[in-house]
Amino acid sequence: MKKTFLLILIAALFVLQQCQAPKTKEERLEWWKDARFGMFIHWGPVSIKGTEIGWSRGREWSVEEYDSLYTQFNPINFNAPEWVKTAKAAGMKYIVFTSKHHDGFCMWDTKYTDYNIMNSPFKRDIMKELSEACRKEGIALGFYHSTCDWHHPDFPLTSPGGSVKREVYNLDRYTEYLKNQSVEIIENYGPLLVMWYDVPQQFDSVRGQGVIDHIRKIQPDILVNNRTGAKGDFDTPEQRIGSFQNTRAWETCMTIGRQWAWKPDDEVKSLEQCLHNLIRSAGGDGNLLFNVGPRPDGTIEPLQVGRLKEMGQWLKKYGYSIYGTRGGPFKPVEWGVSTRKGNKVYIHILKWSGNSPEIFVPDIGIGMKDVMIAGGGEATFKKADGGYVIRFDRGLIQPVNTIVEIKYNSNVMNVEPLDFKSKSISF
Ligand code: H79
Repeated sequence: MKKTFLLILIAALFVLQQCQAPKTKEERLEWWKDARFGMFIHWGPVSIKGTEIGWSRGREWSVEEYDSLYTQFNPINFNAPEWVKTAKAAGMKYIVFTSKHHDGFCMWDTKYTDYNIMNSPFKRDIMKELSEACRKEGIALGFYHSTCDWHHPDFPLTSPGGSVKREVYNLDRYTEYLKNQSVEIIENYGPLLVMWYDVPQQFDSVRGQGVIDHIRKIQPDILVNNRTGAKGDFDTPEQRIGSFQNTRAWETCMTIGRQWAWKPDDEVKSLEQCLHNLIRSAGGDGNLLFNVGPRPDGTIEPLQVGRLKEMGQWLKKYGYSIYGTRGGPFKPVEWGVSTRKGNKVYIHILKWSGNSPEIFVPDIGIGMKDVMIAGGGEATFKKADGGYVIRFDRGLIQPVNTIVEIKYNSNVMNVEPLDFKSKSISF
């Protein structure tokens, strides 16, 4: 009896362990694709000024002034659990936070430079607090870590924008610094979802791959983006939605306002724009890493928090057509995109005008079983030349996105991506 109990316990523990963090890089990549939606956070002492992180060094402000901002950086209302709560309420599944931007300032207690948060008046390890909050809430975490560093004396280029060449530098020594800090971050706050490097000025593919190989010795399953100089695991279209691509992973990074770092009186994208960006990313088989820039006091702009909550409300209702899906089988067009999961295809109609909704859906070689409009509306489908015609009442059209849910007779995940014909939709 005792023995059986023990066996069951061991089996249960084994299963529990299996359910936890992914074990291979491939598994982690699939988890990440399923997640589809993450929060990017750009933050640093520059928020005091409200200008762009990294880029305003030596541009809006002299290098000396920019580099001394940290001596006034004291975000007393910083509350990591609050940030994580905001991400969760938005329906985001992971967070990527700026450990270091091009300006070289380090947001954690690093032993490799004094230019870090512990020497600001704040004196709290922001990344430690964030990693603890993420772990507690089941949100995956990664760090944005700039490959280039316009502050570091060993890096060949400096501000403004890396346009000035230093007389003395040592790129190999700088590369060691980058590797050491990356390892320190993974050891202190990992295991991580991703190391998100950026702007590989002066880094070629060999140097970049050296960094990737080095950190994989510490965490073999960590994901790395494509900005070390080497290819990495996924592409990163910036401030635009990536094109349809299901042969290599990708993630669009985009600001919710107009700037990466906090900007006073910044505009916030409309709910429609925000959701369309997410839906169009999923439809192209990519992720969306949506950026907020916290204020100098440590809080996220209430306007941004509000918008994110609205996104989360939509996702609560319709997230099943985004999370765990893959893009296609129909390639994105101006009026909409498609996502798929198992034997279902979700057609997201994003642009709607005119009357009598009618969609022509090309044949994918698998029979259609059932069609409905998300939220419970009825639709009819009829076999036609080369596909099916789907019709529904125009009263079922929803403001941001009307989802046509198609159930097929079998799994559609292996259907090769195909074009909607030009006659696919008529209004
Ligand atoms: O961290 C964010 C950007 O600072 C960084 N990548 C994202 C994730 C980035 N580095 N380089 N670039 C983006 C491309 C350069 C864009 C620029 Fe500009 C256009 C530099 C100057 C004009 C964007 C707009 C940055 C400053 C103003």
